[in-house]
Amino acid sequence: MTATDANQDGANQNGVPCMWMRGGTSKGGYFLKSDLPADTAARDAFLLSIMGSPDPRQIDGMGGADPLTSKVAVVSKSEREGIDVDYLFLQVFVDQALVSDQQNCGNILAGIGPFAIERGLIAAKGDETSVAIFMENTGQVAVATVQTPGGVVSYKGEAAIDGVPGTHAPVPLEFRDTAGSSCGALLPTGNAADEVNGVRVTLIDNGMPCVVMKAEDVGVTGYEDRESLDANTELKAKIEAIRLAVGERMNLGDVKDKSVPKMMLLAPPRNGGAVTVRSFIPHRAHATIGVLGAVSVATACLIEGSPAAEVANIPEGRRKTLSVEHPTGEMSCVLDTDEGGAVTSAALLRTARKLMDGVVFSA
Ligand code: NQM
Repeated sequence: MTATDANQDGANQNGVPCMWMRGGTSKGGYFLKSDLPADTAARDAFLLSIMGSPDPRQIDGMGGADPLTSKVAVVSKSEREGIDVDYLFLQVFVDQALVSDQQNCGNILAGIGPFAIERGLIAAKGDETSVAIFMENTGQVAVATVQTPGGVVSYKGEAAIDGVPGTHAPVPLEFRDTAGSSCGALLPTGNAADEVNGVRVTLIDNGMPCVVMKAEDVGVTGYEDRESLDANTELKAKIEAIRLAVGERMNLGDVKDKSVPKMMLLAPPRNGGAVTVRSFIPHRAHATIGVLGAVSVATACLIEGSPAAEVANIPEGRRKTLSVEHPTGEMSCVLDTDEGGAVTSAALLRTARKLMDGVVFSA
C-alpha cells in the first residue's frame, strides 16, 4: 500500500473534517489544508469522490449538480507578513474528472473569514474582525470584515444579496490590485476591443479573466433567463468558439479544460443600474454573476472604446457604485478610480452561512 492509498483509506474509514458553507451565491466544502492529502493528485481524487464527480447529478456525493455548488476552499494560517490566512480555491467539475485551481472565487471567499475564526486560525478582535486573505490562485489579497459580537462569529443579520433568500450578517469584501490576476495585465492584448470570429470583445482580467461582448452581437438580447440561455446550443457553440480562440491571447494557454475565461454578454441596464449581464462560467449560464467576474465587467464598462462602454450607464465621480444587473437581481460594485479613470480598488457586499460542520467520506 502506498502512502496515498493509506491516506485515502483513512479518509474512507474516518472521514475528513470539513465545514459546508454558503459563500455569497455559491456553496461548497471548506477544509483546513492540513486535513487534506498533501499530494495534489490524491487530494483531487478525494475531492472528486466526495463531490460525486464526474456525474451530471453528482448523486454519490455532496455536490449540487451545478458548478456553483461544486466548490472547495483550502485554508491555512498564513506565514506572510500582514496576512492572516491563505486561501486556495478549487473548482470541482461536475461532469468531468477535473479539479481546477485556474480561477479564483469571490463568492466562496466570503466564507473564508468566518471559517478561519471558527477553526481558530485567527482570533476574533471585537465586534467586527477584519481578515486579510491571500488568494493563492492569483497571488492577491482581499480583506473581509466578519461580524464577531462577543468574540463569536455571527451569521445572523440584515444584509440581503440577490440570489440568496433572506437576510444574513454582512461580509464586506475589499480587493486591491486585482488587475492582471491571471492574464498578467488588465487588458492582455493591450486593446480596448479585439475582433474575434466577427464579434467585438474586450479581453479583460480585473480579478477574473473575462471575455466581454454585447449580447446583441451574438444574437441574444441579454435579458434572457438562465434556463433559456442554457438551452441555447447555437449560442453556446458560438461563444465557446470565441473562448477557445482567445485563450492564448489572454496568456491562459489552451483553455479547453479550464473554467476561465468567463463569457460575459452585456446589454443596457433595465432597472436603473449600470449594465445588464448574462455570464457563462464558462459552459453554464450563471444564476447571478461571480464577484470578481462582476468587478471585471464593471471595469470593462469604464474603458473607452470597449463594447461594454457602449451599453453601460456610468455614474460620475472618482468613487463609482456600479449596479451590475443579472438574471436574479443585481450586484453593486464600488470602484475607486485614479485621476486617469483606472480602477484602483473594488468593494462588494456578500454574506455567508455555516451549513454543516463534521466529516466527509470519499467512496
Ligand atoms: O467571479 C462563479 C461564483 C463564481 C466565481 C464562476 C466568483 C467570482 O459566482 O469571483 O465568485 O465564475 O465560476 O461563485
